[in-house]
Amino acid sequence: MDGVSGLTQDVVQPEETFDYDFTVPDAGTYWYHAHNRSFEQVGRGLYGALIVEEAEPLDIDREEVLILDDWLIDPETAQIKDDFGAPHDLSHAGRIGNLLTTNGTFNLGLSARKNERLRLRLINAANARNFQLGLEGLDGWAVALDGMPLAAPIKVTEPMILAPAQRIDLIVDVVADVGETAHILQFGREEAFSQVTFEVVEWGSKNRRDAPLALPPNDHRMVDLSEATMLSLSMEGGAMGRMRSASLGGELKPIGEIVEAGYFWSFNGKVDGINGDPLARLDRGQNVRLKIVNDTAFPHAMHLHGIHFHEVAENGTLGPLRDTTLLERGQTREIAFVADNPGQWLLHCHMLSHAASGMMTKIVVG
Ligand SMILES: [Cu+2]
Repeated sequence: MDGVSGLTQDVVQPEETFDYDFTVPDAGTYWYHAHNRSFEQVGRGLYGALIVEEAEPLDIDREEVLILDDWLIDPETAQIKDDFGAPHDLSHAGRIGNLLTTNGTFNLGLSARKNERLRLRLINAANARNFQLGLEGLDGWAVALDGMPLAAPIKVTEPMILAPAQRIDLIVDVVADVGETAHILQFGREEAFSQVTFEVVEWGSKNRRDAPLALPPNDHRMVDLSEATMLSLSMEGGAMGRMRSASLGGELKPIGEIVEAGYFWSFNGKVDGINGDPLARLDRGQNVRLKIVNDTAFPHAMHLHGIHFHEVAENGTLGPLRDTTLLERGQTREIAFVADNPGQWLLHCHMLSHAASGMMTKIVVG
């Protein structure tokens, strides 16, 4: 039920239907989207939020699901530019839009009450943009990343980077006064813009609540690094990259032929994507440590289907559970996980133009 056409199911043809039928073991903020020609279908808005609630309600006044996106609009026609798959997007930073929206609206306006406590579920549905977010007039704590609860809430003091496909759950208290506006800010190159506006229209409660508690943890088996199988993934290619050749269909080909075939990036020297050999075949329950090397001039948001992983810090400590990790240009990151979910799981860049042009592989679990 993972919805990956060409791997776990056929595409759903026009006028056809397909029933997705699955249980949801983990509470959290998820989303769903087309996985066929994603760079165009997601770019045109074929996605939605999938929210799994906790068994017990939280101590909040209300929640808002906020889906962030950017759209590439032709300024002459005000229509979505239809140059999906443009070689420049494929080979550079991906398709970056020029109209930033929340739930499809530019500068979404909501109302709020002073001292009100909100849960905000932020989802980045953009093709390639890394949102860089801040709070103004809101006191906030991160309580979950990519759907998975943090062990303890983390006070928001610095800009939060939300890469494509990533989610962050915030608990925020409205601290702006009645008559003022609070904001979720998006930091541009030089200045900050309001991404979402909260107009404080009246008092909620007279007093603020105590700091929030952690969300109840989801069931999760802890990875054992001492038992872990080491895997590695080298990401190459793109503009200003060093890729001179790559393997396509089992044959090593010079860069000219690779580009001719529509590929600009390689994983471990291959561009075969889901049709090629898997990165690894794992036994169910196997502990894995995967080193990802971003040997390119662009950031990439690496997303693993089916399994949450930890980012491993250089000193070997495990970071919070995630399903998408952002690698800046030239960065190396280790992730670790227990392969406890059987299936064929894509591992790909969630900058969708990159996934379409070589940045895709799969992991097969027992
Ligand atoms: Cu990428």
